[in-house]
Amino acid sequence: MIRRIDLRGAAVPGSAPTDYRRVVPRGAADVDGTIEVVRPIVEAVRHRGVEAIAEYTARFDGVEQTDITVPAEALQQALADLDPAVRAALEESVRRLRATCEAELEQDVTVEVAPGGRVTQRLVPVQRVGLYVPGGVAPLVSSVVMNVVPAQVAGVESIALTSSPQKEFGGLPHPTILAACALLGVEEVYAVGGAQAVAMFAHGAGPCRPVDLVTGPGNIYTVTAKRLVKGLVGIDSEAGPTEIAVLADAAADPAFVAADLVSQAEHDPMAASVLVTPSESLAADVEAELDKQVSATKHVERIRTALGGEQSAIILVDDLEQGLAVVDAYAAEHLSIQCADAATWARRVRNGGAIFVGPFAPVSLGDYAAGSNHVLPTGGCACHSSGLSVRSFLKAVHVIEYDEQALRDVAHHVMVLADAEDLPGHGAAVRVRVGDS
Ligand code: HSO
Ligand code: ZN
Repeated sequence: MIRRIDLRGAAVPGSAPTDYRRVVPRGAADVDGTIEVVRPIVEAVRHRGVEAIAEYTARFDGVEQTDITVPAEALQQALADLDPAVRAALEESVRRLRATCEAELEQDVTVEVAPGGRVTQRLVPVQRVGLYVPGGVAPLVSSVVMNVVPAQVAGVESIALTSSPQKEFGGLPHPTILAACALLGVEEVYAVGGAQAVAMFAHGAGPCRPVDLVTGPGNIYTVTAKRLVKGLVGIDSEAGPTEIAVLADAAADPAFVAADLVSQAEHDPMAASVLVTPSESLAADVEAELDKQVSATKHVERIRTALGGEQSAIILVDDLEQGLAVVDAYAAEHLSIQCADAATWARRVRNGGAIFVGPFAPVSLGDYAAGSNHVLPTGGCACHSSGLSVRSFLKAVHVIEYDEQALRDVAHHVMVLADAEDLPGHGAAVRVRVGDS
């Protein structure tokens, strides 16, 4: 069901981590191939607003729509109808994530660089954000929490959220998604999905004013639309198919490891599940467990395709040291460490969207209720990017305050550098204030 890659003996002493990138499989999200399909959608929404949205909604979602706004009563009704157990779970998820977000909210920093000369880094929330929540294959209600909570803690003034309209729910998004919005106090909610939703946020359409930043996961069409509007608005990241890498040794429980590989394969036939281990016997036991667990699970087809795909593998390595180099090169969205002394190995990892340490921190805990965020960098972007957090919704602005004497004290250096760059106008803007002092 899952292929093996044998890297034993392949360690090149002193080799750069990137050398392993070529041998580690990765699912390709073909944004370039989708651009020409998505561009006309974005342009149509830009020029014709809600009229174009209604056309795409009819075509892609099979819903005839007269209004893209979800009425306030529908939000409240969804909350009233919400299963109390789901409500309690969402509340706990919110409580934990809010606790980490509040603790992570950084303070402004002021540095007195010279007497009378101060630079402050002021953190300013983005004013208006558009949050996209996938509602198609699975209604990702947890993604409402993961997007909204950090935005609220950052102090974002205006939060709009959108999710695709569902035929079976009268053309509104999935009721659990609406209930989560109501629970979090999000009042501006739209029933628009796909590329047209991203275009609506970027350009504005009908009741939806343009936003400054679009965040949230989505399929290849929304990701492509994000790439097209990037610059006009900020985007969080181009999220690709879900990935899990597990670094494990003989101390790991094969049933735990297999269940984790299955859990993320459940998202998407393109999802990647990768086990990196120096233990032949663990590899064999995990394979046996996968056979057993996959046939007993609900979304068998999707999972089989994901595990059997090029992007998934069991990778055999000489030892955990080489395994660490492999997972660092792979830079998985989720990295799970299930070996003896997991915490020590985890501290040495450089690249991973989120790192799950030991047997009792499964990735699906992080998907729902660990207190961490599940919107994470995929496709190897964990080597340069972070997951969604309170910081994603803040801009750092330098504020510069100098009194006259402080300017006099540094004027000479500014003028010398201006001359060195042959930009005398720059020097003159200082000289006019303090003369040649
Ligand atoms: N594992 C997904 C998030 C998710 N899982 C939502 C379940 N619901 C990407 O990190
Ligand atoms: Zn998940």
